[in-house]
Amino acid sequence: MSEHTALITGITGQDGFYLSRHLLNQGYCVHGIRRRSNSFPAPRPEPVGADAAAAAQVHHHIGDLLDPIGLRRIISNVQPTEVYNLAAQSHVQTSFEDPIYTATVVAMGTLNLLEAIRDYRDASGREVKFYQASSSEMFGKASETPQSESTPFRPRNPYACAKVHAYWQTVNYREAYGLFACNGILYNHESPRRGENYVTRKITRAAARIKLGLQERLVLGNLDAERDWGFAGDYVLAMWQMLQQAAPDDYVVATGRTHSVRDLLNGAFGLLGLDWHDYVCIDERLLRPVEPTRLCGDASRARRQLGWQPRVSFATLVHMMVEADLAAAEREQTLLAAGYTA
Ligand code: NAP
Ligand code: F7E
Repeated sequence: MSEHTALITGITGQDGFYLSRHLLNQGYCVHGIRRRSNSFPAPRPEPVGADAAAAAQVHHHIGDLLDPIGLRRIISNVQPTEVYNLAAQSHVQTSFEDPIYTATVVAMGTLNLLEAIRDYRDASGREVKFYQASSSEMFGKASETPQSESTPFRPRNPYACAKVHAYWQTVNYREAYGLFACNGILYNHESPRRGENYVTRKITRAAARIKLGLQERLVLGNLDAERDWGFAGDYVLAMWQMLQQAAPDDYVVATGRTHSVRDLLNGAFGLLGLDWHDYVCIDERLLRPVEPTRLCGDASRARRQLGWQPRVSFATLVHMMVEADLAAAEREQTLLAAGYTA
């Protein structure tokens, strides 16, 4: 039996996928919490091929951050040595429409989990290390660029406000209760497993489907928005590395380079020999009431203390996502030709 047991909330999300794969490779026994769904198959795509073999090794538990009793039961059954809190209503635009739900899951859900861990640790005498998925969105209307661990938070949307709450709860559990608790302040990170309603995946998926005649147009919001985009597979390494240090701390994880939504469009459509101007239109309903100022991270501390650095460039990331979405579009085309409809 492995001496390392990890419990991941948000296991069905993008980062849950890459983190569980990394921990399995490190010899961990990996457990994940997933929400119950009436839909079958589950709304999230299931891993295939080698990824499916890895996913089959994860022990799944039905649970919800909003159910503190269920969380306690899972923690005392699993007896984790490390807990990674990745679960969240993580879509910023949605948080403007659903601020109370977002705050309840992101802020109170994190507190439910921290309380369950504290009680388990105190009752069992076993140490549990905790990782909180904090976000660059907490910097919001940032007073400086690039942002580092010492940049003040000035959140600009309900999601970011809730993440600031969860951030400080994590710091407080470290300082008041002596929990080994770390915040990873991660900038945008993407992959072929990114949700389809985030701008990178929305663009790469649309470019591939347009190329194959499965879609005619792509409707977007703010094309001038800039982000510091990295690869999720790189960023989950930093999460794990934080929990392997001698002492807990908070770390910015970023590439230090920004690109605009236009750059993304040029990259993705360009790879397929298409001119995005022929397909993209703007819908003002996709513009956000406010945007953060230029979010660009200074990951010097992570580089110095963790030895972490991003490996995948923006161009390679876009290439990887376009390639995966083209393969998915080809599968979709084959199914359509065989008479299957979505
Ligand atoms: P994601 O793909 O949206 O995954 C979120 C996960 O949380 C999903 O598994 C979702 O389950 C689960 N979840 C939502 N509400 C829940 C609840 N009430 N109880 C239990 N599980 C719940 O997000 P991600 O991109 O992997 O990001 C992971 C974490 O990092 C999130 O906390 C996000 O806010 C944070 N973060 C992400 C980025 C980024 O660029 N990706 C940057 C900074 C911080 P379902 O499958 O059932 O929906
Ligand atoms: O938007 C603009 C939009 O939704 C990026 C989450 O993982 O990273 C993510 O949040 C930019 C914004 O990501 C569309 O206005 C234009 O400026 O892909 P996004 P996000 O809001 O940066 C942070 C770090 C997190 O923590 C979050 O959990 O793209 N944009 N047109 C659009 N965005 C979307 N979604 N859809 C559009 O049509």
